[in-house]
Amino acid sequence: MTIRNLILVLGDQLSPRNPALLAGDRARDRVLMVEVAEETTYVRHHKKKIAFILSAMRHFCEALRNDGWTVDYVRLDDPANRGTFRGEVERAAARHDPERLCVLEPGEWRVRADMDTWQTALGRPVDIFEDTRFLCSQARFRQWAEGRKQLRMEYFYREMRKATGLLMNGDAPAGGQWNYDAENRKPAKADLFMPRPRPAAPDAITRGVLDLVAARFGEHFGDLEPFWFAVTAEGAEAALQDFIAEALPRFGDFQDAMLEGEPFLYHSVLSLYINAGLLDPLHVCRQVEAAYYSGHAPLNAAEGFIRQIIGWREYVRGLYWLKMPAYREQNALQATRPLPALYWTGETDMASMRAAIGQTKREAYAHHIQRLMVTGNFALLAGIDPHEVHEWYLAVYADAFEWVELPNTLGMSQYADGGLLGSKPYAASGAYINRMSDHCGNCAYDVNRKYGEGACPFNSLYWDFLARNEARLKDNPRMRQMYAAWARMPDDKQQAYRASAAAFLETL
Ligand code: FAD
Ligand code: DLZ
Repeated sequence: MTIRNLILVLGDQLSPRNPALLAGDRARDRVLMVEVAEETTYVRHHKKKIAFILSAMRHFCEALRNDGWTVDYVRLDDPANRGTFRGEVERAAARHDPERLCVLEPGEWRVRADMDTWQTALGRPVDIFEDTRFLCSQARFRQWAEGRKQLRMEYFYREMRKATGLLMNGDAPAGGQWNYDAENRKPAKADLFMPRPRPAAPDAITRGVLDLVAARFGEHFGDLEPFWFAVTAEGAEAALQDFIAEALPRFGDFQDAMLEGEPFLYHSVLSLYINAGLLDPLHVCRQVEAAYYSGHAPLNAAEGFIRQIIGWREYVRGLYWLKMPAYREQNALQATRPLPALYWTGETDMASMRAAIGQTKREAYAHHIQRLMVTGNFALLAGIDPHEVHEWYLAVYADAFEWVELPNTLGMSQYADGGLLGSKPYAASGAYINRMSDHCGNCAYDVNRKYGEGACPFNSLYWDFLARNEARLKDNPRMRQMYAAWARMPDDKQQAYRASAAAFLETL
């Protein structure tokens, strides 16, 4: 029988609501899934990330087969595997001779650019479906952005609240305010009860993938085991329900906190599941909203959480597709220092950096404030090349795909887009880390020393960053206070900060 559609499903499109599948016909169509070397190595992903994607793909294939689909699944170690999406699509087209290829739009610009050439290469129609897992289409975001001088997330978020009806009383936000962020900046105390994501035990499929990853990607960054991520939609749903029951009520209060030995605090650890397609973002938000209306979670927690998903997550994706490919090349602060080796080894006397990088190595996870205010802040202050920083973040986190990672890294964290995403750089001295964490008590450096021997490097690097970028940043209204403080500082003190920063940077 002739095959009508060959439906390609990529490793981050593992959703039964994938519109290319919804439009398909189990009797006449074939699903194609391919494990390809290029996707595992275009950046050298963390071992846990590769294992998560490959195991989730194999489980999704099994779920599709149980649901009546015929799936052509190409494994990484298949000797005929050409190692790229394009090569495998060409090979599959020759095998099945379908009338057309159907695929969901991909999450990365480089894949989209390639995909746009497939129709000619295959000599048959290629239908690229809109990714309806997102609440805001690329076209709708473009419309929202058109003619605006500033593309601030907060206004976009309000539109998304109205569009979804989440936490809305008619036209008004629940509780009377759109945003309860001011309540979400409490430092955590080490004696609080800390929920932990419940580990999912690897089954035979995952064990097979772990063996493959150990054998083939042994040189990649990160610990492969213990491997505890869920790899199915059911497992991801269980992780969501656990998060809501155990952690959501305190998610808001301690959203910005950091504690030694507590990699997750009250964060959900759901981004990898949502990004891979195992959890639907609107479903996640509706469950969180229900937890608020039932009285289980306070409004600052539910609103804060929902804002991350329908606000930040949708907004960065819109910005990515609006601005790529030029966005990736930006370097507004002209930072050129190579990424120091400590980002790969975690070997440093700075306790906050050691904690964030150490858990990244173990878990392929760090929460937002660690990414933004520790590893990101350090790279910003030290003037590290934002493209090297970007490649690091893309490689080391299980949830990292360029559509979400790049705007967060290049824009929010490194200010390399010159303020398109954020109104000022997220630059902070040791005082911030001391306020929001207990790291400074465990540190070889003294956070109260401003410069010189034993002083916290974040302190001198902070003022050095301001001085270095004065011409670019001093007219930013949100930086005026800091530049006024710098201007008031006696010359010898300014010199001491700068000398201390230079001496530290020499050691990297
Ligand atoms: P929670 O704190 O529990 O938040 C709930 C959900 O909100 C997350 O699961 C995620 O889906 C969403 N979310 C929260 N913040 C953001 C944000 N800024 N942008 C988009 N979605 C958000 N997120 C990724 O999914 N992939 C990345 O590659 C990624 N890279 C980042 C790089 C840098 C430099 C920074 C500062 C942030 C990055 N983020 C990225 C955003 C955020 O840090 C992660 O989404 C979050 O830490 C994931 O952990 P969680 O699921 O426990 O999130
Ligand atoms: C991240 C990843 C990895 C490691 N491996 C595969 C793979 O073998 N096959 C696949 O279809 N997808 C993989 N992915 C996810 C892709 O990198 C992702 O689909 C593209 O970057 C587009 O977002």
